[in-house]
Amino acid sequence: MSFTFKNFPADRDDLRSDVLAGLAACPKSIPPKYFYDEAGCRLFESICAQPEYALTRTEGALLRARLGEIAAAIGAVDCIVEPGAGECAKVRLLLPALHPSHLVVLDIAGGPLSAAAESLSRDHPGLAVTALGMDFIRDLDAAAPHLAEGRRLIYYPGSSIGNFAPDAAATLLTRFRRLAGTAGQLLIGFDLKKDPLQLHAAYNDAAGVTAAFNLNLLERLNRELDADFDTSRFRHYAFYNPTAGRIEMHLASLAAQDVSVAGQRFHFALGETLHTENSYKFRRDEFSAIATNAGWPLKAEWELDGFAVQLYGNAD
Ligand code: AVI
Repeated sequence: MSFTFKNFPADRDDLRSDVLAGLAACPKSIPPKYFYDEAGCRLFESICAQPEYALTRTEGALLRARLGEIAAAIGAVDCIVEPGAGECAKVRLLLPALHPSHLVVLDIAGGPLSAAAESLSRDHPGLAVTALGMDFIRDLDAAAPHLAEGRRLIYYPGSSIGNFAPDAAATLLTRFRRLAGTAGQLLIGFDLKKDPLQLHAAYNDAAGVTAAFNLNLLERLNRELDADFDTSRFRHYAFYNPTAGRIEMHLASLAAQDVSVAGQRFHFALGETLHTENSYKFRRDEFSAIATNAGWPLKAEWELDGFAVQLYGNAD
């Protein structure tokens, strides 16, 4: 078994400067990558198990049902790279069908990633596993020296691409292209546009797990930036914006209040929101237009119950 873990020191200064800039902006916002401290990672896993949040289960069912076909379309692969791998559960499905010699998993939450990747490596003794605790959104190029040569497949499941605005998604896909190289491929999963009430329910689960996930961001700022948010004075507020084609998550202030973060004071008016996440939903052609513009030719696609998986790369 070969397992390597490298942590690119999480920059507390990035959290501090991004949060202070986001709170000073109008409207207020914080990048969604900061949801994922250890508590946030656990809450996200729990969201994926909620009955209303079908996204993860549907993607798993699609991969299981079409794995033979997907593997045949991909062909031979030497190195799989999964940005935002989290629990490394999804890539486990691909391994027996693709037999890569090297797997590189990246995640901003280095601790949980390292534990999950080490356990995966124990289950696949012939596979070289490299785990990189890093903010790949900020500096994907830092991963390049850790990738094995040969045919690379970038795997980006879970509709994580939906958490980027269209311009930022295109930029990330262009960076994936550079990292994969001209012979590289991209296998990407994303949530499709569907009944807005179904989407609304997925981000407003009855058990309140998504609300806890959203509010945990304030608890994280209390813990790590010496902030004094009273979470009982903020409401999880998520809705589908049909014009923008996205779920928006906000934290709405239930009172006029001042909050201190890292020694600076910020005012929230009654009802003012802190915008914490966008989750874009696509039509298949809408998404392939973005990816094609980013240099990825579409090779094949699959769909199940409102979820799509597309394969990009040059035809062999
Ligand atoms: C990680 N990402 C794809 C999830 C999503 O659906 O946008 C994050 C999430 N936010 C609330 N629920 C799930």
